[in-house]
Amino acid sequence: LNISIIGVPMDLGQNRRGVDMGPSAIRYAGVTERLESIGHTVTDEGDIQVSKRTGETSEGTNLRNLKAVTEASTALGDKVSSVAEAGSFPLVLGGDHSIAIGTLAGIGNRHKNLGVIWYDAHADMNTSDTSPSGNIHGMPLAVSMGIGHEELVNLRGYAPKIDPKNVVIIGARSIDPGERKLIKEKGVRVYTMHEIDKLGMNAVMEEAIQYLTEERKTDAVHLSLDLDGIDPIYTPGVGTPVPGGISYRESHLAMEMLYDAGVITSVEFVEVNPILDEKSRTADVAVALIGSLFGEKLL
Ligand code: DIR
Ligand code: MN
Ligand code: MN
Ligand code: MN
Repeated sequence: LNISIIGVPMDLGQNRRGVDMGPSAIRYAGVTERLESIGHTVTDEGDIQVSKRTGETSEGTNLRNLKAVTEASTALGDKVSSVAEAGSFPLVLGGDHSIAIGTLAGIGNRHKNLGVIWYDAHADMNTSDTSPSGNIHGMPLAVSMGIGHEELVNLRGYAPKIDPKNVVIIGARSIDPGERKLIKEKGVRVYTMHEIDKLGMNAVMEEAIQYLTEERKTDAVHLSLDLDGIDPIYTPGVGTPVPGGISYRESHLAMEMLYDAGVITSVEFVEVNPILDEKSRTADVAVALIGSLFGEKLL
């Protein structure tokens, strides 16, 4: 594959310092070399510009840094779209999860029936009304479904970016009341830790892939992977760790199954925070999982 790496040093979607250094940490952990060793051709497109934090809550909303997030997301969407237009595979590195608003805005109108796999401890389906935090990184999935602040929802001039029924959440274990309601209302498919424990990751991924390809007949699938989906014993460098997560082995298996199914057409890895990390364990896990996702095999 021709893979284009796009860094997004974004920390405005949440409150903790350091997640803006995520792209740099993943680069230092050797993402380009890893992909090249598998045989891919990699172009590093550098970073999207993100303005400095002001913490402003704008007119009539509790959303923090809305204007700056909107600007960076628009630039990211344009970049992702042009990279894909040129025939390259977009690999976006965050940054907090609010960047998914931009990534999905870049690809949502490039496919007839886009699917999404959301690998995360959280559902990221809050709105300004339901958010307990005002943090935009807890909202990108709802926004992409057309639910939320209109400036974000209408990014790049169209909405919604995805059909809620084409979304599969994997690894959820922290869901807010408003999110629970929306998940049921919109028919989002969710594999919580309960299903992963009970069925095993192999069955969960088989079902998820079959659902998106056979039942929903999607023609492209975006993987949005929040490193907090994995258990914090493996990925401590995240802003909102939740115990009881997906294991390192299960995550590798999930990535390998996605590679073997050949369904993924764009990817983002988000929420790596080097300040909260132990050495660079979380960035190292990100790169190892990227290896499996892009076809690395032991033999
Ligand atoms: C929480 C945390 N549901 C919120 N969300 C996080 O602030 O909306 N998402 N951490 O990744
Ligand atoms: Mn998330
Ligand atoms: Mn999360
Ligand atoms: Mn998060």
